[in-house]
Order: sequence, then C-alpha cells, then structure tokens
Amino acid sequence: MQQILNKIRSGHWVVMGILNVTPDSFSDGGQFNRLDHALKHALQMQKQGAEVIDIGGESTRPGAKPVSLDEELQRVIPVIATIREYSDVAISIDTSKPEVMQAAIMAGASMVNDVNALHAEGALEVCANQPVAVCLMHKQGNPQTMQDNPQYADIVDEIRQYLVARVSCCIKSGIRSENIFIDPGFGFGKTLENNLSLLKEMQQFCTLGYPVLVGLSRKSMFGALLGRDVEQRLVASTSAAVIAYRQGARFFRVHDVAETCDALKLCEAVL
Ligand code: 7PJ
Repeated sequence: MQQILNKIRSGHWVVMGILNVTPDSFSDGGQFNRLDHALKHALQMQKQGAEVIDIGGESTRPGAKPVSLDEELQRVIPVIATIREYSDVAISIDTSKPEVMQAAIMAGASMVNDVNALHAEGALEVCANQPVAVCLMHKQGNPQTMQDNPQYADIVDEIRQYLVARVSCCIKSGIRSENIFIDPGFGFGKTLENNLSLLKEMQQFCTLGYPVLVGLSRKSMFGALLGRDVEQRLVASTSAAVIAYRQGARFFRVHDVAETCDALKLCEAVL
C-alpha cells in the first residue's frame, strides 16, 4: 500500500478493481460469490492493471438491505485470505463494521474503504492502531432511503466541509494524514443533477490536500442520463473517470479495469 500511496502522491493514477462478494451485487449478479470465482476475478483485474482490489460483502446500492456481522465476515474473510495466498495485490475492505475491518486487516487487507467514513463506534480506533490507508466517503442518508429525496443547499460546500471534518476526526484519533483518501460519494444520496455538479466541480475536492478516490463505475446516474442498463455504461463510466482525472482525481474504483487503464494512460501521456 505504501507504494500505491507514493505513486498517487507523485501524481500518478491508480485503479482499484471492484470485487463484490454479495449475492445481490447489482452489476455482477453475485456470480463471483464462490471463492474460486472471486480469486480468478481478482487475478484477472490485477493482470488488467488494478493495483488494489476492493472487496465488499455488504451491498450499499440504493435499496439494499444490511447484512449481519457473521454473514459479512463469512463472505469476505475467506476471499481476502485466498487472494492473499495467491497474489501480492493490495487489498481494500469495503465495509462500515469495525469487526470486519479488524478481521480483514488480520487476513491481509491494507486499506479500509468505508462509505460511512468511519462513523461506526470503534472504527476510527481500529484504523488508527494499524498501518492501513483509509477512504472517507460522503453519503447523505442510508442505502435504504438515500435516493428518496436528497437535499442540499450547496452540495459542493457541504461535502467539502463534511470531508474536512471527518479527516480531522481521523487525525485526532491517531490515523496518519498520509494514509487518508477522500471521496465525494457519487450516487450516495444524490440526484443526477447533484452527481453532475460534483463531477463538474471535482477540482474543489482535489485541492483539499488529500488524494481523491472516485467511484463512478456503472453508476445509476448514467442510467438516468442515458437510459442505459448496467452492462451498457462502460463508455460513460470511463469518460467520467477522464473528466475526474482532468481535475485532479487519481484513484479510481471501477468494474472495467482494462478499459479504464487505457483511458487513464492516454490522459497521463497527453499531460
Ligand atoms: C463507492 C464505494 C464509491 C467508495 C460503492 C457502487 C456502489 N466506495 N462503494 N466510493 N460505491 N469509496 O459501486 O455502485 O463511490 S458501492
């Protein structure tokens, strides 16, 4: 993970491949649920250029139901252990539960990606006591209801303030500032118009002093804008990654690793 942090700090981009191990994952239909499939998918994404694999056992898509601690642990820990056994790719755990963070770190994860920005009791402490990177994401509301009626006075300002406040909490708890990423949280309690504003104003997050991670891949904002199903959002997703890159985002959480890497290589070559 240290290498990846250095790479991003020196201005290069990094792609994080998404590995969902939820039966209800909207874009891979839970087909990677079994261990061997999960491993194959992770190794394939690594070969395609992913330097981090983000493993999530609880779907956070709009309307998804929470899963129990035991269920989440059973889904993610064997997958992390298996990938760790066969590959040296960096592993990120996509969770909001401190117990899952802890177990994932023990099994070999070196990053905690929390859509809840380490709000759960004990989460800050788990991340402060170990050499892990953290990603703090903004969301409004909870997955069950967040898309019902999101409201903002000034969305960019509100999210900037939220992220800055969460960063301070992390630093106060003992998390090293070099280990912190921030993320405006596309699609988490945001209308299409909100998401487009965030993409347009990406630069305002990239100048806060912390590297920015973006998760735009196959999101429903493209469905809303283009009327396209999840499998038909590749061009919009990579184009959006390029728009974010041009404004300073350097860490990209994606399903389509090879295509995103092509687009980002082009961006870097042009600059
Ligand atoms: C994000 C995420 C995101 C970060 C998900 C999906 C929904 N983590 N986890 N940022 N999205 N950091 O992939 O559509 O945008 S789950």
